[in-house]
Amino acid sequence: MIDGKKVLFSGMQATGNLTLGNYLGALKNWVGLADDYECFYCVVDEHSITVRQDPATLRKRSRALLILYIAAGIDPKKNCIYYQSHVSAHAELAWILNCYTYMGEMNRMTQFKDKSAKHADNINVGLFSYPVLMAADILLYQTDLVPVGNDQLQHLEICRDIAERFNNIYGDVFTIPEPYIGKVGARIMSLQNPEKKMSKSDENPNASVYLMDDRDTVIRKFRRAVTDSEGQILYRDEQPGIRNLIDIYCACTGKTKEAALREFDGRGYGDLKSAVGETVADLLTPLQARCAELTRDKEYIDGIIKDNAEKASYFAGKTLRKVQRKIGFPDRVR
Ligand code: ATP
Ligand code: LTN
Repeated sequence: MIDGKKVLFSGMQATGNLTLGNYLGALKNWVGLADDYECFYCVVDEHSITVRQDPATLRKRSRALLILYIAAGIDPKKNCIYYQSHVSAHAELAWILNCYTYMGEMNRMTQFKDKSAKHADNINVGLFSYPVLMAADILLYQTDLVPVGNDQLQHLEICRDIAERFNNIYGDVFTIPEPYIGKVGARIMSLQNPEKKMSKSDENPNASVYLMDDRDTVIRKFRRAVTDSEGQILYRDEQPGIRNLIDIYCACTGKTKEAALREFDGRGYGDLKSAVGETVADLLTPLQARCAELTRDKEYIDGIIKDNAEKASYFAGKTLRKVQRKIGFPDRVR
């Protein structure tokens, strides 16, 4: 609890260009949560280096992601938006928690298996202990709630296990976090293979709509979206491509599935694809303009980066010092 409010923490990596899936499935749902919770939204740049990064690109993308959080409507005065690498407590607690985590637990993590298969030439120890750093992120703020997608639930579960193990030895040090199940964010599927989720690391550029795609590109990608030969606009498992288009349309407009189906009743796939393309382009155009505007305001963004890193460091430092004391590290001499 901070000032009587429950604490909510989430983070995103600045690797690759963010997609419509990241926006509709995560970012958009974070807006407004600060009315009810004390929110920390981190750009997890330390997680990014588990896969080799070009330094200039990482720096640029990390800033772009932080700006995107703000452009999406997350108010940086009410939410703590910051870079993980600016708060050294993350790396320090991660080291400590490494010593309370078993190899066997990490070996079970499916993301590690997937990512090490994908990056067979660089299976580094950081990639293996990625979930421990994620646990440190969460536990440092005595987080109550973590909004995450299904793919991250296994990591949240291990975070809880580590926290409980630590508490069993040293008393109540960490709050045990729960997944935040809010309005369910849409799961957006690839436009080229609707059985697979839309992902920023997809090799086919037509599979994903990137948040920075221009209007024509967005409309073209939807026009080329893979559907089926049924010829009827229905929402069912046999038509995953059409279902995905309806899901995207509803997530962007706030309309219900039933209303969308009524609207497109008797119309052709071409109509649906154009309408969804236009709707997404209408959503992205102002978001891109706001990003451009904020990017130009260097002083304002720098101010936010500095103030929020200080705020995060304050709360993180309190937890870290408590942990250090509990495990027997010598007191500082003042
Ligand atoms: P990668 O391709 O590098 O695995 P990704 O695009 O799958 O990345 P993540 O960085 O793993 O994205 O996820 C960031 C956030 O966006 C998570 O909360 C995740 O649940 C959400 N997210 C990612 N893709 C989608 C999607 N297609 N639909 C809904 N939510 C998504
Ligand atoms: N692993 C997450 C990003 C992430 C995160 C976190 C999410 C890092 N630390 C703490 C929630 C809480 C991902 O790849 N989506």
